[in-house]
Amino acid sequence: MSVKAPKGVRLVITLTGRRNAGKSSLINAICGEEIAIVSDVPGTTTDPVARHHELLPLGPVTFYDTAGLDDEGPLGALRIQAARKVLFRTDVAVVVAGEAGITSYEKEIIAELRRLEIAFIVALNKGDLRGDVDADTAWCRGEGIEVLAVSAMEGKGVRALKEALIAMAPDEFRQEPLLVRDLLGEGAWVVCVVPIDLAAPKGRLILPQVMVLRDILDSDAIGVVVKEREIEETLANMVKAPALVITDSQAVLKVAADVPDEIPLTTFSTLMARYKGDLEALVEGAQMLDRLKDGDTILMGEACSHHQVADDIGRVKIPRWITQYTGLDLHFEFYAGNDFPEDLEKYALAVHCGGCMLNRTAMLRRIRECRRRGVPITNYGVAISKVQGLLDRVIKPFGMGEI
Ligand SMILES: Nc1nc2c(ncn2[C@@H]2O[C@H](COP(=O)(O)OP(=O)(O)OP(=O)(O)O)[C@@H](O)[C@H]2O)c(=O)[nH]1
Ligand code: SF4
Ligand SMILES: [Mg+2]
Repeated sequence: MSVKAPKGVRLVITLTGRRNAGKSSLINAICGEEIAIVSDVPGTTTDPVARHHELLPLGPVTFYDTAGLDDEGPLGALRIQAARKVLFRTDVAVVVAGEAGITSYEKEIIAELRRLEIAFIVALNKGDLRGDVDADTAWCRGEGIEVLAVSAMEGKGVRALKEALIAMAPDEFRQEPLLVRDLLGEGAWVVCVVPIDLAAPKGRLILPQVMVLRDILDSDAIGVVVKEREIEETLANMVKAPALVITDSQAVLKVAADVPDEIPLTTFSTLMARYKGDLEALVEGAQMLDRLKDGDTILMGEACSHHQVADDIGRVKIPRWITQYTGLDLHFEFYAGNDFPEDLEKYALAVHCGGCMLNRTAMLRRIRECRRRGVPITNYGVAISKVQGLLDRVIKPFGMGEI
């Protein structure tokens, strides 16, 4: 497996720990240059500071050097809040312990990282001052935590720390995402259903359709493209059953009725949800639609402020379908842009757009941030299948069932 990250993706590594533990010094040691300000005055780093670096062979990373989480006073509280915000977006964390080693304070950080499901390593810094780190090392091992003794001052253990960080990078940094090929054997037949209605762009197919067709060809499978009207006739004339039928979500109700149950069926948006994000998490999030209560607020999130149309899918159609499906009095709030609202926790559910303008890592970060902040998240495509009663069927080809 290659350890080279896909282009345009930066691994976010956050160093966290007590003031003066040596977080800034450790970043300097890793980057091999004096960039972060180091001092023996506790609280030197006041805001999370981003440092870009090329961590070979993985590629570009961003280090966040957070303020010590034990900052005191009202300003300190704000810094802690800022540091937490960084954690929501963190891929990999380093808990830096200084002279005092692992105390109840470091254990609290560790508990927080575990709660947020952030991969982390403990760096026992200032090895040159501390001498024996056996007890702390044993404690970490007992807890199943990866641990390294380092000295930012002497550069000891820094190379091992770099290697550990690369090894801990989430899978999406090392693997090309799967679109459809894993569902198809060589020579398999696939039927793609593409409605040509007023919503279809003139003279071309849309990107997910083009990507799926290309992936079918790359897997040496045989793709047949039809409109929804022709699906019945196509199936009746095929000498062998297709390995998969893929339809546009807008036509899924009709197509599901025409395609016998034993033929696997999914939608382009389900394939894209897996390619772009975490299908399992989005399906789990969609289950919240069955647990909503009167008065709940739902966040409709869009990654960019594209031009709104009259019967907009995110602004109008999905809220209407969710209201009909649940029969509840729900509030919908809309946002477009990069950051989630500060008060994300107030939402019972987030329903995100397909994220065509986002790369996979950005989409996965959004999904993780919601989950870390205790807000179930699903996306437009998965939510539509859910309210149409077809979610089970369209996720079955991926070996999944509704939870
Ligand atoms: N002896 C020794 N001193 C170190 C080591 N790492 C850092 N220091 C010293 O510890 C002090 C604090 O280091 P920083 O890197 O500023 O610590 P920090 O965790 O970034 O501190 P804040 O920004 O205040 O939260 C400095 O005087 C460093 O020179 C080490 O491995 N050995
Ligand atoms: S689906 Fe694409 S165009 Fe639509 S809001 Fe999301 S990122 Fe923007
Ligand atoms: Mg610092």
